[in-house]
Amino acid sequence: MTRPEDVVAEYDFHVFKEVFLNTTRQLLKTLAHLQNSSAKSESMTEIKNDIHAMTEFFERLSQDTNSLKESVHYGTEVTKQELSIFKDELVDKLDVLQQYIESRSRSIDETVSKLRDMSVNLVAGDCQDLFEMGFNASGVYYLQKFGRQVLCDMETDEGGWLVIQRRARVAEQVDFNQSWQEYKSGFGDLESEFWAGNDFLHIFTNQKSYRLRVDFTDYEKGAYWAHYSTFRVGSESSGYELDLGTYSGNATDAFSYHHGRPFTSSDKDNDLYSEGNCATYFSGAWWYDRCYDAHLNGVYPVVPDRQNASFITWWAHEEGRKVPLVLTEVTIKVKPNKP
Ligand SMILES: [Ca+2]
Repeated sequence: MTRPEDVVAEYDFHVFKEVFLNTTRQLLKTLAHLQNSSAKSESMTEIKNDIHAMTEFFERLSQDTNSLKESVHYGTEVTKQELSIFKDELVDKLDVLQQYIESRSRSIDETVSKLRDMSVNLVAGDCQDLFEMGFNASGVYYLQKFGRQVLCDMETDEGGWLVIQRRARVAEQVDFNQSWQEYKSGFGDLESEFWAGNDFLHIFTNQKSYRLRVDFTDYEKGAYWAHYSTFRVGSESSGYELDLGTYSGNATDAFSYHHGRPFTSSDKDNDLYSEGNCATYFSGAWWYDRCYDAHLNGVYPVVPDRQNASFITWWAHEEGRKVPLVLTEVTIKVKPNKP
């Protein structure tokens, strides 16, 4: 005996079965696609579209499940049991599939974002590249191109500055009276005080045309800045010769005195002071002449004193007199010139 409710239930059951079979076919196609796809961003987009389509199928399916539930409720006992078993199996399968799709979807999102980060790292050659890609927070970044971490100043003078040296009052001051080898490879800590390394400076400043900016603070007189239109460091065989462009700023042009000079450390005397080694006399390696007008790798002035010529110094002019600024904060940074 068939009651009107059974006809409705069987009809719903038939429709639902059709929908489920179609959905399953579509699903299998998508899963095969997922498994065969290589991790290329083009196919990633296709997969994402497929997953979107699948999600829509699932939504329709869950609507159908609801109507099925109602049919079960109004059907005969036998129909109820059959439908109920079928429904339970179906729900289990759908759960498994949904979890699978969701996990694939997540891993695809992760892959896409990893690929994006990788391409950013591969093409970024300096902090300006990172800045233009939207990384506008100052801090430590990894430059894949050089296989190293760098400190970027993304705020000063329109951002995009890579910091090559930093001096500051820190818990433990870094010793800048280091050997040729230490200055060659770099030392210190990006979060505290550091020297980026002469080999890096040579390679880095020869990949593009760079300008230089020095920000420094005298312990009594306050903050200054000095800008040089170009900055290039020669190879080790040239003694890391300094090549500086034109000065501008609100300080004095003390650094130009060192233009064209090779580097001198306490264990390698390349200076023009014939009676001795400037790095030994004044502590800290630098592009000494006879010996300096700017000395940014000097001793940190924990107790500042204008008579101590070993302290971090920049010579200024005041009322026709040369006076040493004694610096408690320094950052030296570079940024590419606009092509
Ligand atoms: Ca000498």
